[in-house]
Order: sequence, then structure tokens, then C-alpha cells
Amino acid sequence: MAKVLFLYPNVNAQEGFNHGIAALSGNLKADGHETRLIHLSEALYGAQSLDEIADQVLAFDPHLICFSVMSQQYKHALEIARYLKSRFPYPLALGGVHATMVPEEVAQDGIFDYIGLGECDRALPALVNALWNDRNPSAMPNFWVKSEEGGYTRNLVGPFPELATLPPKDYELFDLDRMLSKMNGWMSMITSRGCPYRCAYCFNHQFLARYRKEAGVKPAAYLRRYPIERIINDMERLKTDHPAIRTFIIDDDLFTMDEDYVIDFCDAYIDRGLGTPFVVNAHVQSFTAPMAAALQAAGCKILKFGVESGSERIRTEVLRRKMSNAAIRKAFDIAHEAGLHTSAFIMIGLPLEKREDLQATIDLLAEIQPGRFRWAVFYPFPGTDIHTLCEQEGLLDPEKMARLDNFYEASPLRLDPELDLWIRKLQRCLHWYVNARSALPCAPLFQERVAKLEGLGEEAWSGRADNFLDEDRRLSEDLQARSELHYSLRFIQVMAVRSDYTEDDDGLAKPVKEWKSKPKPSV
Ligand code: B12
Repeated sequence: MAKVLFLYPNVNAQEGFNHGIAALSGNLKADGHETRLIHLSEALYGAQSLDEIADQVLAFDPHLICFSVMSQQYKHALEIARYLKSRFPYPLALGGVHATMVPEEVAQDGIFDYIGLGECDRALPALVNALWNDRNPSAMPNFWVKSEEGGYTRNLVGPFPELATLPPKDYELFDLDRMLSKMNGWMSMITSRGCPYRCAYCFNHQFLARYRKEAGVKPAAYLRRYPIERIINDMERLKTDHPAIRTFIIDDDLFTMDEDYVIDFCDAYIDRGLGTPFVVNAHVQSFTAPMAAALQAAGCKILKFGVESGSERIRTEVLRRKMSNAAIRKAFDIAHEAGLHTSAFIMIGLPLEKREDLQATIDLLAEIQPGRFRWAVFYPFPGTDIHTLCEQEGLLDPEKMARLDNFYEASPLRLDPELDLWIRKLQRCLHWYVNARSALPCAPLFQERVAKLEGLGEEAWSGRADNFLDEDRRLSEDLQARSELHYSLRFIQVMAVRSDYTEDDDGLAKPVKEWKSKPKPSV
């Protein structure tokens, strides 16, 4: 049968598992095909040159090479694909979120023979079967197929796959033990697909719009779950085969959509004696006390909420994320009363955001006191409504956008220089501002520090920025010694954790040792 090679450019990004590839590989294997993976991750395997990649490709001698990409990794995929094309005759396919959001841009580059749109669980095996049996692949659903003349036949997407009918995921295509040792034993799981919200910065509104238009899918059909039994079986087997698993991170867009489901899942988790701590994503609008109690009883270690901004105006008008500050407070209170450790996701540098909006974000964090908060500098993904808004407002700076392949460093938008400088300061020190505005006894100390930060101009700040990690660690150690509650940077450079949170065998939340901000090209 056919040999299919997956290439995952997981470059200068959070390293880890890819559920799309695992699902596709499982589907191909169910049809009898052979699969292999080249996982490009400088964090996991070190940088690999184009020639090293080409050698591995040649050694497998595949019938089809499948790239899976998100937007910020597309440029890496393109570079590798161009190189492979210059050396080998293997047909190239590209899929993943980026291909679905902006297939026109991918088609314009003209490198890929097949552009996969949407969920290709059954569409990819259908394509491979056609290629293997020498059938004409040009009418394959979900694929834009390159013709001999260079244009593309643009086929429509088919209906969403039904999750319960899909073959098992091929978890073992990845080197899980290597990943687990690098990621402190965290194993990613997905229990559902789809989201009921249509936030302007997320891919979901566009993704569903294509399915509505091309396949006549109703919005309700977008939300699908794997049977609980199947997920629990997967978790059990993974734990047996990989004793290094210490935490399951349930990466669904939204795990807490439905109270009955959450309770049933938690009951099954307890009944089967899984016992491994787990982490879930929640939404303040649909979070309830019975959910909190069930999650707490089953061993939920972190409950993550998207807060994004403390400004109701920004959330409503720019992000299309309608929820009141009162709803946010209530959800965090419910979680804290149940004894859950909470996390708030935050974005800074949003389009049309003013100084007072950023101040509202700081104030809301100081007030709700999440267990931790994690922030990103806003990056507009192509194909989203917020990308269009940025374009209309003249905020897009193509040069900055092309340079950045992460959202840790700086804003890719054209911003007022004073605001831009403040955003760069907040990118490193957001938690100092939150400490300063909180009701914690450490507040006056941080107010003093923040006042000094505020006085720094462009040059003085750039001299200081890289030393901030050490400064933060030293200050945190002093405060810890005095048992003064505060937020400090832990685990990664864009996450602040309350100092009374403990984790791991040594009982400590790990301080951050280095900035992960410089691009480390792997190709
Ligand atoms: C879990 C998750 C992660 C996990 C695991 C990543 C993974 N790929 O599985 C981790 C934490 C590692 C992660 C990291 C990142 N993520 Co993430 N992540 C998600 C999340 C919540 C679920 C992904 C998922 O498993 N979906 C289910 C699977 C089955 O779908 P899928 O992967 O898209 O695959 C299907 C199709 O795309 C297609 N397909 C996929 N590959 C291919 C290849 C071919 C050839 C074909 C034909 C088809 C095809 O078929 C698959 C099966 O149906 C999504 C949101 C979402 N709901 O998709 C965000 C999302 C994908 N992530 C996003 C981002 C931005 C990131 C990061 C950049 C964040 C960071 N700070 O570094 C990194 C980038 C990692 C990288 N690529 O190197 C954005 C991407 C936006 C964009 N336009 O690029 C998303 C869409 C969230 C959002 N808000 O919009 N992420």
C-alpha cells in the first residue's frame, strides 16, 4: 500500500503533539497505508538542515508528503517544500488551519499539488486511495488540486466527520516519551471538535462559514464529542504505555460547554481510577458550580478561562467576545470557592486598544486574582475577521508580520510609539503592574517599581528588558522568604503564578531561567 510521510514544522513555537496528524495517520493506517513523521522541533530534536530533512524523506521514499501547518509555521513549510520540490518528484500536500483559512494564498505560491481544507480525516485516505489506484484525483472533496497548467481545481469541503465512527488516533506516530520528558509529563488530549462562540480573532467563525457555504452544515453540527468511553480508554492505555505521563491537558477549544457532559466525564474519570491531574479550558458564560465541584473531585489541576481583555468595549466591539466583567468575576469566584486553581488568558496590543483599556485589563486581573495568568501580544491570523479589521484600520505592518513567528516578542501592528513602548514593557512586566494594583500587602513595593518602569524611555528600557528575568526572580525570592503573596514569572516568560501555588516533587512552581524570544530557525 501507499507510503505517506507527514512533515510537521513545529518551529519556534510551543513544541508538542499534533492531533490532526495523529487522526489522519490513524485513518490512513485503517485503510492499510503506511505512515511516518518528520517532527521538526528545535526544542525536541535540535535544528535540522534542509539536507538532513531531504535525507530522511529519501530514506522513506514516500508516495505523498503531507505538511500540517498553522499560519505562523507556513513560511517554514514553504521553504522546505520548495527545496524538496527542487530535488524530488514526490507530490506534496498541505493541510491544517492555515490551508483552511487562506487557501488562495497557498494556491498563489503554487508549490503544493494538493491543498487540504477543513477536517480531512476521511478525505485524505480517499485521495491516497485514488493516487494508489491510479484514479484521477482532481475531483476529491476537501482538496484544491493542482492541474498540469498550474491552476487549481477547487473542490468543496464535504460534511464534518462523525467522531465516534473514526478509527483510533495514531498517538505512537510521535515520540511521546521524548516529548513527555521535555514537557514535564504533560500529555495533550482532545475530547471534542468545534466551539459555539464566534470570536473575531479565532479561526472558528471562518472555518464554520466555509462549511455552511460549501457543505450546507448547520452550526449545531459543528460541535461534536468523542464518546467518553473512548477518551478514557485512550488515557488509560497511554498511561500504561507511557508512565512518564503526569498531567493530561485537555486542549479542546471549550471543555465546559455542557454541565451534564462535564459531570459524566468526571464521574467516568473517577470510576476508572485514572487519578492523573488534568487541565481544561472553560468559558465564564457557561461555567457553573456543579461543574466546578465535579472537576475538583476528579482532580482538575488548572481551569483555564479566556479573559483576553479587562475592557468590555474591546471584548464586545473588537473581539466579539460578549461577556460582562460581572460574569468573569462570578466564574472565577465559583472556581476559587470550589478550591480550583484558575488561569486567565490575556492579550495585549489589541487593535483599537487604548491606554485605559490596558489599564482595565490590569485592574481586572488584580481584582479577580486568578491562580495564574498568561499573556500574548496580539497577532492577527490571516482569514479572521479581526485581520480584516486591522487591514481596514491601516494597522497591518507586513514587514513586522513576516518577521514575527510567535507572539511573545512585540506587536506586529503599526501602533502609536508611546503605546508600543508600553506594550513592550507589559510584555515582560505585566504581573508587576497587577501586583501594584492589587489589594495584596506587596502592592506598595510594586507601585514604586512600576513608577520607575514608567519613567524609562525607549533606550533605557531596552537596556533593562533583558535583565528583567533575574530581577523578577530575585525579588520573588525575597518576598517568598517573607511569605508575602505576589505574582512572579513561572514556567515560561509570559506566565505569572501566585506565589502560594506549589507543584512538582519539590513543591515549587519553577522560576523561568531564560527568555524564549529569539527565533531559533530549524531549517
Ligand atoms: C491543541 C492545540 C494546540 C496544541 C497541539 C497542536 C496541534 N496541532 O495539535 C499545542 C499546545 C501544541 C498548540 C500549539 C500552538 N497553537 Co494551537 N491549537 C490547538 C487547538 C485548540 C486544537 C487543535 C486540534 O487538535 N484540533 C483538532 C484536529 C483534529 O484538527 P487539526 O489539527 O486542524 O487537523 C485537521 C485538519 O486541519 C486537517 N489537516 C491537518 N493537517 C493536515 C495535513 C494535510 C496534508 C491535510 C490534507 C489535512 C490536514 O485534517 C485534520 C483532521 O481533521 C486549536 C484550535 C482548534 N480547535 O483547532 C489551536 C490552534 C490550532 N492553535 C493556534 C496557535 C496560534 C498555536 C501556536 C502558534 C501557539 C503558540 N503560542 O506557540 C502553537 C503552534 C504550534 C506549531 N504548529 O508549531 C491557532 C492557529 C491559528 C492559525 N491560523 O495558525 C488555533 C487555530 C487556535 C486559534 N485561536 O485560532 N496548539
